[in-house]
Amino acid sequence: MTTLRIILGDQLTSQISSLDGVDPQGDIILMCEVFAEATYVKHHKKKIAFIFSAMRHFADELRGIGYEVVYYPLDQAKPIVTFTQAVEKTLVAHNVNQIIVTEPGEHRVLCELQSWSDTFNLPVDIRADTRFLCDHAEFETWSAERKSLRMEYFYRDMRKKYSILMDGDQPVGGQWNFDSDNRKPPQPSFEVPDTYQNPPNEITKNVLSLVETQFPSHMGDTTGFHFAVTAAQAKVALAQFIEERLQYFGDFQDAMIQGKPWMYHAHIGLYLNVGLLLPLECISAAEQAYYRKQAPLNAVEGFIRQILGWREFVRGIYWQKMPGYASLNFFHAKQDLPAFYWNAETKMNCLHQSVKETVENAYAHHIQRLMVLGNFALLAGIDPRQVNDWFLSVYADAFEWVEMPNVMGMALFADGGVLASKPYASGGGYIKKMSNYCKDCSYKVTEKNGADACPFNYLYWDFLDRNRDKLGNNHRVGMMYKVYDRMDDNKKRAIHNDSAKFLKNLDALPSDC
Ligand code: DLZ
Ligand code: SF4
Repeated sequence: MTTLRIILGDQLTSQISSLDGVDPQGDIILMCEVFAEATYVKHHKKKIAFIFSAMRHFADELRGIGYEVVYYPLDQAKPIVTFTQAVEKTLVAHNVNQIIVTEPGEHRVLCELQSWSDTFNLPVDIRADTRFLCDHAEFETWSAERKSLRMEYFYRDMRKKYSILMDGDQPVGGQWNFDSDNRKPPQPSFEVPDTYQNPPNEITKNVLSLVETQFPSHMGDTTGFHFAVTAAQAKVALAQFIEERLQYFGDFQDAMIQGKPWMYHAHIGLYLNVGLLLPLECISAAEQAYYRKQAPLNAVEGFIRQILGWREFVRGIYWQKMPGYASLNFFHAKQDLPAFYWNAETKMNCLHQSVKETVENAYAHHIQRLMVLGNFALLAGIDPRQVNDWFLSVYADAFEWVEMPNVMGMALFADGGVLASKPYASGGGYIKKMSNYCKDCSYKVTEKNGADACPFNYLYWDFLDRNRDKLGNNHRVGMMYKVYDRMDDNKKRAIHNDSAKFLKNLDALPSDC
């Protein structure tokens, strides 16, 4: 009699709870390259390659320490389509008496796992994912005590719980949050150190060619693939960030420079989200850098807040609000996602650059995602479902538990304010301040209306006017309505006409994409 332990593609750590109590002699570990997981949204080629290569390396590591691993690589002639099929195939060959798996990061997959005890008539132990620093029950208790859920207070409790950057019961530096120091505009002359580069080995090369032949219509290509694919390599990538970029991370975390996609960010989200790195090791690496005086407090606190605060908070929201969260659409936004989100063909330079870098790298940094790509989708009234699917498929670090709250809550305000207190809407002025994109743009950021005007400028006001019934009573937006109401009728008409014309000409996704 045998226990079957299943490890999903984003659970690649020996600390995973499904391995707790494993018997190396008797148990079987199952991993599978599942066709539908790569295609139900068309994941970027580099993302699929990253996950498959990291899975293959992890399977080898487990075998190296004596475990029996059943690994199904993607069979091009006869692919395994679902996790359930992978289990079915394993059960035929092995006399299994129970299944153990760690809860997945997506509600859809959880439903699939929950159906197994009936399907296979076996006990199925779905264990908590103990990689996270706040479990479901703790988040429920925390949120039950509050009228509105705000990350800042959650974050403070997590700082205290794990005693991170604490001086007794007070925050180090006398302040919990140094975000106001973290908005410096870019200086294009910056020499930004390169991101971590890991040349593909034979295992990765095989995966790269598999992905190119098997998923030809997916975004991007595998050229220049450089991601870490083992925990040891991911640790080097983390150390390199701490050494070379963390000191500037805070000051310039919102800055965007044309041709410099990586800036001073960490680029470790993808490793953290598949288990190659663990949250506390990243947090403690940054905290130690502060105590060694290698990086200033605003940088270290900002980095730690992303992992200890924001990451855990959005996960809590995701599981608390699913499955209903996926279909929220506060503004009733219906516009189709424009084709330029896939091919970068737009005269709006900020969007062109952000999509181009996304296609090349399966990465864009948080302000490109939030204030360029997300802001445009918000102002243009793009259907949240389509925006979600796009973000989930194109970024190597995107898994639904983290992607959906960021897109639905933060970027689109489609949840009506569960996550954020106001929409992150802005005109072209913000992008001009925080980037050098505008100087190479066909549009003029200083013009508010007319054929040459930056579309963000009139779309911003049109968005507010269109959604007055939803936002009019939001005191954080109230000031902007006062500004709009003081505009004369000609100006308001020009805003409306420019927006209508622009939105009418936004082409939808071609049907073959
Ligand atoms: C995202 C993804 C992809 C592209 N491929 C696989 C796969 O082939 N096998 C697998 O076990 N997991 C894969 N994943 C990750 C799963 O989709 C992931 O477990 C869920 O999205 C839950 O986070
Ligand atoms: Fe973007 Fe407007 Fe600047 Fe062009 S002018 S880059 S569209 S913000």
